Amino acid sequence: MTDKKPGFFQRLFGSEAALQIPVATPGPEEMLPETVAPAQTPDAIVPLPEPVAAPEPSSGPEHVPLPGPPETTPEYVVALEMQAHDGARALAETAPIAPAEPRGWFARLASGLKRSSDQLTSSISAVFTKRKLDDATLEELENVLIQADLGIETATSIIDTLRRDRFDRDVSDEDVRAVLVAEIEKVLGPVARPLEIDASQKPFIILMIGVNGSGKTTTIGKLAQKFVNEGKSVMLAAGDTFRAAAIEQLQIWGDRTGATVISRPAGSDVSGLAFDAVTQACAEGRDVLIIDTAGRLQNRDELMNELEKVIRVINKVDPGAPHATLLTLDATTGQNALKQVEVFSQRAGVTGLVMTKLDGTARGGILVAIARKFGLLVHFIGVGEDVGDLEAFTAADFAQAIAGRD
Ligand SMILES: Nc1nc2c(ncn2[C@@H]2O[C@H](COP(=O)(O)OP(=O)(O)O)[C@@H](O)[C@H]2O)c(=O)[nH]1
Ligand SMILES: [Mg+2]
Repeated sequence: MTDKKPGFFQRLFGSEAALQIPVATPGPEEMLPETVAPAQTPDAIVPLPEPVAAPEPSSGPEHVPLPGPPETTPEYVVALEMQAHDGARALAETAPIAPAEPRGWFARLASGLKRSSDQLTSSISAVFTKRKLDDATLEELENVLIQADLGIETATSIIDTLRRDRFDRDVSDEDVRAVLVAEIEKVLGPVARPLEIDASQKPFIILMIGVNGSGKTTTIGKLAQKFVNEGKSVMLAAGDTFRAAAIEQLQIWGDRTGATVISRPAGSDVSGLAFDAVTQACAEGRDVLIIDTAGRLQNRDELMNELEKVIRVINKVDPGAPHATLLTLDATTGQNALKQVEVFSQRAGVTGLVMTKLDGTARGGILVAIARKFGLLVHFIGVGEDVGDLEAFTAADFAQAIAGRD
């Protein structure tokens, strides 16, 4: 549990900026189905910053602009489909981030996970109000745990433990929660690992991947701030070249955090941009380069091919890179996240996970199911849109928070 320093927001944006910044609102409901906040209004959008001078065109082999009128290329057909899915969030993406409340991370985590914990604990309480533990109760509890997306294996483990230790005895919901916490911690403990930036890799290259709207760009902004705070020299590459709004969104994060952003006009080839970014970051001796990518559904083969190509190009310039390939998962997507992890891991060699939007769902238990099935490292979780709403993931805190314990 880390305490957030008071006044952080003012230091980041300046006190005047803090006063002028309107309150950010979450994206449209179709992407955050359980979020109830109103959609972004155009009034809340800050003026776009002056574009930074684009670096010289690539000398790399892969830097080829998309041919023909964009609307006719398959990439753009897919991009347009994605935009339709994206809806008004293209606007929301350029919105500023609301100031964080100066409270401790655990409090923010607990309130972020409140929907998940409320759902779990109220269901558990409903099952166990001073009842003897019998088969019927255990079955009811198993259903509750499965509905909370914890996964069948974890649900079964919890049930087995209770059956072994408490069968035919009085149990309270608190007893059950204690078993729940222990089991979740057991599953998450081995995968909860901070993202280590290997200082011998200059730059340490992070590739951010995931489906559309999963929180890649926002997470990059949050990470950039964290690294800048650590005194690192950070470069961001606007690899979501499908949409101008996505490039602008990253640029705004660059302006806020002081990280340099390298970008190309919308429609440019992402591999070419990646090539340039790695080359430039190497030449400038940057500590960290984070490469954004366009969202892609895992069942879009052509887009997964494109991702493989990006990785090949990065690897050509810097063998061993990307040093971290982070998959962002939107917790509100529930079970589909399992499929995303499977396919992205196969195609892109995911090295770690970031789960976002845990504040917008009652289905936070999905992280436990994913950890159990894949054993992939979980580096960070996001519990809000604010720059401070990303924190290194710890199993104990998560388990306590999701079980509704203080
Ligand atoms: N509530 C909440 N919203 C988030 C979180 N992370 C990202 N978002 C929002 O989700 C939306 C999509 O995020 P974005 O970073 O643009 O997704 P991308 O398409 O993967 O780059 C934006 O409105 C973000 O502000 C989070 O942890 N909690
Ligand atoms: Mg993005």
